[in-house]
Amino acid sequence: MTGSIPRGMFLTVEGGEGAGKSTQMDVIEAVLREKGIQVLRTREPGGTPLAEEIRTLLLEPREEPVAELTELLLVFAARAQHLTSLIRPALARGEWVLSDRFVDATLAYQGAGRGMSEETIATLRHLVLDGFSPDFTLLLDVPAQRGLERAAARGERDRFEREARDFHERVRESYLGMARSEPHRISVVDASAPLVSVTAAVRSAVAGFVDRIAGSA
Ligand code: T5A
Repeated sequence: MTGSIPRGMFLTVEGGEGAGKSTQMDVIEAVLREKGIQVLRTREPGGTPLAEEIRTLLLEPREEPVAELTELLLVFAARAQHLTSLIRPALARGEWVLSDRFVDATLAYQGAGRGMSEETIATLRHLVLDGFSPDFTLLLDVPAQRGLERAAARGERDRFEREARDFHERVRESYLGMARSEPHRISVVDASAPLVSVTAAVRSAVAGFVDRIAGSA
């Protein structure tokens, strides 16, 4: 890492189902590597053995209806473990961390999707995150139906992918609203475009972030 690049940055990738997050995580890692930055890749829900077990509980389709509050508490339980065991120690060592989803997903899925109150989410967010937030977020925006078709083409659908289309439309609108509120943190890329165009836009957004923070360091 060059001297002017700050240590310990936290980057996240967000978007609806099938937006191409996993695909673009590779691109982001490659851009960072070209700039001399090693990054620790992780994901939510998950990222540690215990948090990955909670991920399985959350994603597996089941006959018993999952109460909205149960789902929200499981999401934050996984995040508490992820933050404590992996994210905060890595950042404290000066490493960069790149996570496939983080708390914006909770606002989009449990907030806008499920309709849970902002106050309830804010209470848990304060308890678990205590003001912690990503330094940069890439939002891959794709119409809900297009993303769901991409995800479905891969096979078995998880519990969230089985939700109705209007659930996923609310998720998308929520993400776009966050991007309008926090334009300095959240960079939106049109992920409905052909892969080559999406990749070029992602490269440009990530390189722009690194150059900006290196310039202001
Ligand atoms: N969740 C998560 C919550 O409810 N609350 C929370 O707080 C958190 C953190 C798991 C679920 O958990 C929920 C949301 C999620 O439903 P996940 O593992 O991130 O989250 O699962 P998904 O969103 O389902 O991620 P996917 O793996 O389905 O999709 P990706 O990673 O966005 O997409 P990717 O890269 O696998 O691509 C999907 C397909 O599309 C193709 C790819 O080749 C692949 O086949 N593709 C394109 N095709 C054409 N053009 C392009 N531009 C393409 N880009 C990719």
